[in-house]
Amino acid sequence: MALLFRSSIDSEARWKPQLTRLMPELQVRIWPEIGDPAEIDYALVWRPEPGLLASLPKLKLILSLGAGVDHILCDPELPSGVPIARLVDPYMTDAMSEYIVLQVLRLHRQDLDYRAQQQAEIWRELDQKNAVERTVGILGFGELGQDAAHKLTQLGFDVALWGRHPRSVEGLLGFHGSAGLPALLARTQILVCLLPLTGETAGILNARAFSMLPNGAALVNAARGGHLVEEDLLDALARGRLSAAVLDVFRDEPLPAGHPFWHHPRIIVTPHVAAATHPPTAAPIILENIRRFEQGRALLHQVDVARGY
Ligand code: NDP
Ligand code: OXD
Repeated sequence: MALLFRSSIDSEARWKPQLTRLMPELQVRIWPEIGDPAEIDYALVWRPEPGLLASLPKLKLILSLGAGVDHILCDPELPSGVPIARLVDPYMTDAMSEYIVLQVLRLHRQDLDYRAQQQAEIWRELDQKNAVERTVGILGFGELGQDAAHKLTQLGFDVALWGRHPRSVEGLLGFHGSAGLPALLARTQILVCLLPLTGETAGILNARAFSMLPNGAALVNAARGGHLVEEDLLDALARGRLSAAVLDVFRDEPLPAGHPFWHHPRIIVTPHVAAATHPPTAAPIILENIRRFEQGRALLHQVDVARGY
């Protein structure tokens, strides 16, 4: 049994020992030294080169090194009929919720304003609400959206979520579909994006959406850079329509030198670190899927390719 490992950002040193310790019979072949492509059964990938997966004639299963799969589905030569599983790891979910709670609290407690005041040596108290008076809207009612919503709710925030289909989860207020989006946006002071990037969600953070938020709302995008129309954000910030944005993901990563986001006083940039994949907890989940495939059992978190997530 052979597995191809290809990540544009992660290393053999972090993954190979974890995988081989737990499944010694698995040969882990690190791209580009993969030997005979016809011997590869499984591919564990992050942003594989277009055409790489199609070059493996006996490929049985594609495993994503992340929760998102847009980095796989964008391959124009993606082999059809090979199942794809995404990664859902409670360790990553906790990490994402930590990030969302941190950034929502930062925006809620006016951290950008106090930092600017500190730079200017200004000692001034700003009006402050309590969390119960602050509405948070989360785009994405999935694994990550729900966990973040529960944790923000525990802090007292007034949270609502938006998904594609109606969902009923105790303690969480939900909206769905294109008809539900304006209602969610109208009640949202801090908007958090945790959607997968698909044909339907690309560019969803745009001037039209910003115009439906209350004046001075703030944005946290921890999903994908392709969700955001960057020019619309800059315009909304310049006009005061939005007051601030926290961005973990970008249209081009790494964020290019000289990009206006780097030094914007109302934008916080982090380098796609909201929930990094963690080999010690992720490897057992990935290997469980290989076991399930070998035994003909249902996979964990199989992607619906037509739906895009
Ligand atoms: P899930 O698949 O569990 O949840 C996706 C949610 O998005 C679902 O609620 C789904 O609706 C909703 N959705 C999808 N399409 C639409 C649409 N067209 N309209 C409305 N709602 C829609 O994904 P996760 O929560 O696990 O992950 C979300 C994303 O977070 C990943 O795809 C990835 O891009 C990003 N991510 C970023 C990381 C980072 O470090 N920055 C780390 C990990 C993930 P429904 O419930 O109806 O199906
Ligand atoms: C993911 C990511 O999708 O880290 O897991 O972006």
